[in-house]
Amino acid sequence: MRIADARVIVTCPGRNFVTLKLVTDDGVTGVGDATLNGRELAVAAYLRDHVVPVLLGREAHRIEDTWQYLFQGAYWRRGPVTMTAIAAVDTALWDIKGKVAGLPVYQLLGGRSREGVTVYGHANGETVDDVLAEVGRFTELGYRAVRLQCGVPGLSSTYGVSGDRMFYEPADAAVPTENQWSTAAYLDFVPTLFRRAREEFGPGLALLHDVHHRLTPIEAARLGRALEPHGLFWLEDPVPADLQEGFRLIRGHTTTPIAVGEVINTIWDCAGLIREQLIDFIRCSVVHAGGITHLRRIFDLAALHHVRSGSHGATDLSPVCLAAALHLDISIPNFGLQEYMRHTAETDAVFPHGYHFADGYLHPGEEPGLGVDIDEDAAARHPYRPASLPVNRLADGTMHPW
Ligand code: EZ4
Ligand code: CO
Repeated sequence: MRIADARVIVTCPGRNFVTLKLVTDDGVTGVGDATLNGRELAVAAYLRDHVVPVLLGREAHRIEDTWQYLFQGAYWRRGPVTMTAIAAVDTALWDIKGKVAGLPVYQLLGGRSREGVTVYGHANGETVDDVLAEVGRFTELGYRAVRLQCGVPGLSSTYGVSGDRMFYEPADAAVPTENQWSTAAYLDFVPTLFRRAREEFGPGLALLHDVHHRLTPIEAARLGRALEPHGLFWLEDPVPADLQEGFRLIRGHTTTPIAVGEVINTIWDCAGLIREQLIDFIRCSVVHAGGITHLRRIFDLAALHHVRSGSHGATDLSPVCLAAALHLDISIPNFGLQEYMRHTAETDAVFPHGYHFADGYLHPGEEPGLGVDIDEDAAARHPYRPASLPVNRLADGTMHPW
């Protein structure tokens, strides 16, 4: 069974998505997400110009060999563009293998290790009262875990706070929007948000927070300590993860669990964090970390070191990526928590899927393969629109991580 066709589909049903669709010579199709927010066309070109030509005619069942061929064969290793392109191929090949076997992909990964995939929702708002009202709404929907992001008094905007309650889309302009940041204002404010949340919702609900790479290690240590009384499930991306040894400093000061990984693309970029047990959750995604094959390798290393999974699942990861994540989540021994930011109805219409939410869990469904597809006619009705992620500056104009 050989790969006979490979189509790179760029569509914008409210936001941009890149999808690879492979077709075998006997007509089996498979899909893979190739979306890299704000850099979509770089991956589309990488796939069209460098990957599709070497895929045509290859044996579709050789998933591992194809992964190695694309990774080693490029000579230039790692990086988000390369790893996203490889992920798309890998995901599509798992989809094909599942369809041919007549089994959902999770069965090929060893079968179920749990009954459902626990997900967290996103409560956000300008004020603490707004955020707490949103938390209440998520608990009513059955969520067992909620991420809280709140406007910071004195700052005109901050990461994770959206106009729309259910949907959050940070890539809001062709030329990056400029946000403003103050670490002092943020650190003064955040503990109040979680004190009030714990007072209102009691000890049972898992509370999470995303710092979005904005602190230094010692600042993160201070925040982690301040949040200890409120028992967070995890504190996400407290610092940029480029300096892996920086996490030793955080770890030495606080027991607040740490989650990292959404911008990490390979096992070599997080091996130190995992081996030294500097983090508690590894948040790499199928789409940005080399597909099911490579993410499973990362999760396996993590399992040896008491690190659990926490796959990134923002709306810029398409329903194809979410479906693939669910097959891994339901099968691995060290599942932690899955991020779930709902896609809009427009996006869901382009990506028909079998996964569904019930009682705080997502379920991957029982369709052979991944249980997700792209409707190419619907996709064609939503042409690409340039969109970038924001940038962030301090009051004096200094660039700061967004
Ligand atoms: O900012 O996916 O945890 N989720 C996140 C996301 C990221 C976006 C970037 O494209 O941090 O909202
Ligand atoms: Co994040």
